[in-house]
Amino acid sequence: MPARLLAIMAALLSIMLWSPTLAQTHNHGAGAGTAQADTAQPQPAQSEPAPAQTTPAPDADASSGGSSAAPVVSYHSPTIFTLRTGIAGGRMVYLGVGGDIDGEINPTLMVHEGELVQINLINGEGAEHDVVIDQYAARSSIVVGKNASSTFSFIATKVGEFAYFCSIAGHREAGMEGLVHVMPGPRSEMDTNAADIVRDPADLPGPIGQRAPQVVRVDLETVELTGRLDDGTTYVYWTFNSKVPGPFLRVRVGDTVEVHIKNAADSVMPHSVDFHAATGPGGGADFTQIAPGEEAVVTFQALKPGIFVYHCATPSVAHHITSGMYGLILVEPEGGLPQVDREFYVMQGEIYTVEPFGTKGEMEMDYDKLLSEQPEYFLFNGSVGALTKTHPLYASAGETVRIYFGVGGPNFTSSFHVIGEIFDHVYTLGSVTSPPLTGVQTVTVPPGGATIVDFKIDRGGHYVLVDHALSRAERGLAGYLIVDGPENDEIMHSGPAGSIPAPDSAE
Ligand SMILES: [Cu+2]
Repeated sequence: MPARLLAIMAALLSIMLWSPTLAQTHNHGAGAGTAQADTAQPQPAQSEPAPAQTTPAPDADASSGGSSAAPVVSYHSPTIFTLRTGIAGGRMVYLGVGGDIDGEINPTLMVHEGELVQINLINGEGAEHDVVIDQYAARSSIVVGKNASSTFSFIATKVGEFAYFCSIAGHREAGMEGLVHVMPGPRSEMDTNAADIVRDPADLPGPIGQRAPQVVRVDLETVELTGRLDDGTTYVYWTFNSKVPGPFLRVRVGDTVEVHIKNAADSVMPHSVDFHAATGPGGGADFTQIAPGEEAVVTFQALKPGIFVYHCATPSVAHHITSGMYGLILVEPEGGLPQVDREFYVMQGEIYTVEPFGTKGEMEMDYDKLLSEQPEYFLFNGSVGALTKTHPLYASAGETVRIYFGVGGPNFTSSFHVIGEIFDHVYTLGSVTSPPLTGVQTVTVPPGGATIVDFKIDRGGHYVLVDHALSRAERGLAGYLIVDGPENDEIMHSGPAGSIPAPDSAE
């Protein structure tokens, strides 16, 4: 129990104290009479947002040197380890807290060359301790009193193995010693095994349009797999068909939908599916609770047109949804929706990890944070950079674009907005039987809800998909709509009215 609490405290501390300056130390005294209690430094400067970050430029990720003292929140954040002092096997030791090192005695801290490494030290039993790495001239302050903590950081510029140890007389000899292992090369090059779970936003079937109702077979497979959450960061996703979101399903009103759902044999969990497009017990979930290796079939009538969420509905449902088990099904009205040039499929979700946002390595799901609705990540299509680095949306000036946008959640309502555009039509709350709203800036989309937005792109340039609750952009939530075409024209150009620079002129 205390270990859990400490882990949470450490996570909070690491967020509060995060400031990527070379080899610096912060302290939080936790016990009475702690010598360093007064050195605790609340850092108001850190709460100032960096405006440029809310609309990241395509290549903004190249900058993370950490030499600047400006505490800019970056997608490339420190590699964080937490060590708690304790006794094991009659020896004084450091115990790993959270992540790969959780519960390990004197864990080896694996980092990559050039990374900013942050080490949190928590006093687990009350004696005086510190952590020192001689070769990096890096050290924590001495933590005095049980639960006192200290944080320090350094940049791993030297490759090799370096001892960390407690410099209090006799403690190193008593067992308080471990290794920092600095591997050559950046982490992203070495972490290529993790699956790409991102659903390409252009991956959706074309319009149905005019046809009579029919029986439509849908095949879903529930797959659990380790996927890329961010550069150098992985997470165990639970998916429909190995991607987040699950496949975009497209039927027409009056169709009979025959759903074949199979749970992969190597799954750990049972899974199921609940279609918001269906009428009946659990939206189908009552008939589809399947153990690993099992299959089920459920059939429903698509009675109402609209854009609907589907998701896994196996308890704890929030856990299954946050892990990636959601998708959209479009039930077209008779004759289909108005034609557009391009359609896209985007869904928003949150992920709750023990480790703070930006930590490298394999993330652990945090059930307490899930229940208290404190996500570390906000994501479009399942991972950080999904729609900026790996799968941006592409279009050309003059085209009409439609985005089917849903929120898997499980908990947060989205204020969906495209920076630099205005939605010409919004099918509010996913209703296609009411006339669409026109000329809308931002659309509110609840968890388990969806919308359809259409707009004509009048002008080339980079547009940015966001949830206008923009703090979430700092936790991974952004997408690009890249439009080729002239970027300077009468609609918008730099300089005074009447001066239109030559097309595509360099700034
Ligand atoms: Cu599930």
